[in-house]
Amino acid sequence: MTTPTAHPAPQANSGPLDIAAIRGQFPILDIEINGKPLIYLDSAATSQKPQAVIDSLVEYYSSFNANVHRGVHTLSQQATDIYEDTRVKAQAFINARDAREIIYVRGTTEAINLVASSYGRANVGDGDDVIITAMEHHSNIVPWQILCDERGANLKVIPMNDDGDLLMDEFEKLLGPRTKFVSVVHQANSIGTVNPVKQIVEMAHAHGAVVLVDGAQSAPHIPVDVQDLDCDFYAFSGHKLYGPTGIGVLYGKYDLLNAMPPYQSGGEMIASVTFEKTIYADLPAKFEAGTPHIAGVAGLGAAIDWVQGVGIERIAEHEHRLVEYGLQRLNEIDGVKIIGNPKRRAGLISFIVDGVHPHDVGTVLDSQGIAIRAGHHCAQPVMAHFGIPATVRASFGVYNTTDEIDRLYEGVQQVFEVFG
Ligand code: C6P
Repeated sequence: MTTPTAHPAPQANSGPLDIAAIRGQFPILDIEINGKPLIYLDSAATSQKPQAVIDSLVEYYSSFNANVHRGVHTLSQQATDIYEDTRVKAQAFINARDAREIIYVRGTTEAINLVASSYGRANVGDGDDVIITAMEHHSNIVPWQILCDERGANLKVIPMNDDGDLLMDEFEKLLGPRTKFVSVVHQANSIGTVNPVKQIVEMAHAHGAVVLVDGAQSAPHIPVDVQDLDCDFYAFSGHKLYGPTGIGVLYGKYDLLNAMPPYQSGGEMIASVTFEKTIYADLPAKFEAGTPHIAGVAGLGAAIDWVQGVGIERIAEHEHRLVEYGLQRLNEIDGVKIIGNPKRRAGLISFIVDGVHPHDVGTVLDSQGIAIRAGHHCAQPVMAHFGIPATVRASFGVYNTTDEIDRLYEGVQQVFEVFG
């Protein structure tokens, strides 16, 4: 019987990373943009994909494509094995207690919508409080606004200072008997702050509130242990973790998920259906209505294997060096202002260039093959806090090098030449 190819560790899981060898596994890094070698500094938007992940998609469609949990035939069983094996990989990756606590979703956005809609509607009522932070991505603001509007609840915001650190004393003041839910970003996509989520969870739990951690940016960059954090929900997207788009994970504590009503309904999420009554399936199927993104799950499994093979601690160390080096180089340029100076930062640097709109900076950098994101990064309240419309954001992945940061430095110098 054919079995899926294992995705072995790309290199020994100890000692310094061989970045040249890692880069060799990302075919896209060989291309040129505008006649210049691509320098990809936009991994916070989406990471590039290693060959192992690309191969897993081809292999899935070439050798294993069938629907899951629906057929007795061999192919369907193989597809189901890939699907369920990946669930166990995801469980291990974030150290969940039980594989049934791993729900496949399209990505972080869908995970948060699921929780706001299902848990939120069942548990948040008139006059209750939902707390988020001042540095949320829109996908961790709007679902809670909709819920609060619908329920007559209040949306409260933990403020931050100009370094981009949360004011924890203010958080303590916001907590109270009406606090039902706290939803916080682990690592902010706009300024890179890594929030003290373990402490936030402890403080929220002391008031009986349930906590969701938006891990879209943390899962690819820093080790995550949901049991240690003790968060009730944790969400991440496969495409930022070197995996495919359209697949992500919602982790939830078993008892909470088990008590929650379904989010979507239809096939696969039922135990039995009559015209009079439907009995829902057990976890995790209750939250996975319809034919899922099976190929995406295969790719997510390959991505988790790949990341585990490299070692998330080593990825974090490498990216920490990149961030430190990037801060040092950008700080050398007169007219560049780095936005935020958080106590703990990971994965990215946001900055503005005196007198030049971030989009123009992005265009000049693009002409040199350097891909960065310019804009509000789906975090308009963060831009409002700093009184700016947008920033330039350089965000890193395991494949980036200090040489590329030197190219960014030169690219920014070029911006001054172009705009005088
Ligand atoms: N941030 C960025 O360029 P999705 O799109 O569902 O995979 O992830 C949404 C999301 C949620 N939370 C945070 C902290 C995020 O950074 C993102 C996605 C991308 O910063 C695209 S806007």
